[in-house]
Amino acid sequence: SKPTLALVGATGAVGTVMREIISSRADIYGEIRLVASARSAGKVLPVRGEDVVVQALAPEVFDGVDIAIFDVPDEVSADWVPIAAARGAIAIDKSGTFRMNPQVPLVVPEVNPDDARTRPLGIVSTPNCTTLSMMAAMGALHAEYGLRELVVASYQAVSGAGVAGSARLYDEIEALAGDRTIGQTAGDVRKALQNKLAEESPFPAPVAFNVVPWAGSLKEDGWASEELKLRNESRKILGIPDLKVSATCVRVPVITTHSLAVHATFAGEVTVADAHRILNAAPTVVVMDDPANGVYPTPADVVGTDPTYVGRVRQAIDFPNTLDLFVCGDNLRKGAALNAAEIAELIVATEF
Ligand code: 2RA
Repeated sequence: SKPTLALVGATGAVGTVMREIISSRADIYGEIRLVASARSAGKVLPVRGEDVVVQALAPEVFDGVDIAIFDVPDEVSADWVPIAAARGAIAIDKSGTFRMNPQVPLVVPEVNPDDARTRPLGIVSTPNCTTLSMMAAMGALHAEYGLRELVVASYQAVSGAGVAGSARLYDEIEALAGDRTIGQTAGDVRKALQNKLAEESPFPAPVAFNVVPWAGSLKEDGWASEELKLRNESRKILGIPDLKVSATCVRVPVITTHSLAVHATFAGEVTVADAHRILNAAPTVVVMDDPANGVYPTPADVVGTDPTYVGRVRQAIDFPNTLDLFVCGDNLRKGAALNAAEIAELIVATEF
């Protein structure tokens, strides 16, 4: 019989995209349960064309569940993922809680599908959206060339911070729209927003008319948590424990789709033509790389779609083993919901 699926965190930014994705892909599930916090319980939400009543998170909701996909805050995952696993569900977790646990595989189906098979805790983790935005492309290049170093700058969309992040950018733009003097005097954007918006921002600085060199929480030596995740998760997914990685994560005024400027150094010399060939052969990567004709990926042009887009591929002039490239990926789709759905499909295809 078809497996029973539970979507936990069904009402959030990723949960909403998850319901759409599950509804539009091959219908491999029997029952689908929608689960959220007590606040959202009783809501009726569509999935697969049916209206489903959202259930409050409780141990019993996992009884009879084969696969539970979690997109909830770290502390909620820490409490509830083990409960789902103890009740017999295979838990696919989007939070940061278990990603670096050596007993939990961290899976990108294009890169390390076999890792999903060994789950001593009954848990599979799915990476942070910033890491995921480049993984299909970097996995393909690594398989051919052998990756040695990654230097990355991210341009992260506000929906990475959830529904509140998107709402904030819309509110800021609305508050500032029409003022053609704004953005020309130090602090004027911040002051105008303080006067016009009562609610606290999820971001530490204005994100409209601005870029913010900060994403996540403060870690040791001035690093932001996003930057360390990118380093640690890339190493684990690619299976290169000593990969050299350095990242700077930046929030930009984009609603959805993270972009990354990547400086990737390989074991030997690389060429653009060869990199194009490798990337074109990767089924979920789309190469958009014809700058003479204005062709390169931008968030506005690819948002809402599934592939990982790569453009601006250059052989670094002073580094013969290095490619510079620009990657865009929808942070709510491949960056979150889609990767979790693909892990579930992989497990269903091989084990059910
Ligand atoms: C962000 N990567 O963009 C985070 C979400 N997990 O804020």
